[in-house]
Amino acid sequence: MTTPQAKIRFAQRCKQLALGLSLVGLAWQVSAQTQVDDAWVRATVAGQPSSGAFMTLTASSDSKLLSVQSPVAKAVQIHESSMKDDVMKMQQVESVALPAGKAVSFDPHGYHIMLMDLTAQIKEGDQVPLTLTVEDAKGEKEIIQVQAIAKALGTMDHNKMMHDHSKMN
Ligand SMILES: [Cu+2]
Repeated sequence: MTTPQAKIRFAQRCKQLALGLSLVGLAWQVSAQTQVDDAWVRATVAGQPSSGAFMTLTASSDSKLLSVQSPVAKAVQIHESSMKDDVMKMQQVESVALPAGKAVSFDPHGYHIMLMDLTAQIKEGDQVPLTLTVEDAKGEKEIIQVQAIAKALGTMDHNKMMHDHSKMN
């Protein structure tokens, strides 16, 4: 049994510990903070099964993007596009490294977030909620809520966009 006094002493010790940690340096305080810029989703035409989400992520400490979720898609994968023998290919990756301070862009040319099995059409101007899970080097997870704006850029679907460079904007 802990007496109320013991509890107070414990709380004080916690405070001192927290103070001590904060004095260790700013690095600890700002760990696991990732900035999200220019998040957007490609609007779809009716019946289109998938789309892509794009953005720029800048982590304050070495981190990695682990996963993305969205209510508009039954499955969300992180993909990487690459040229192999002159053919554009994309494959799922487990995570994407976010080196400290470096802006990592998710765009049609490289990494992108693929929204699969869409639950409804994504119309231009829609706000598409995305939930990003980022993990820092210490294994601390950060959950980031993003509202990505749907833009209708061109009429080609995600697959064509991925496989035909000449039509990319
Ligand atoms: Cu893809």
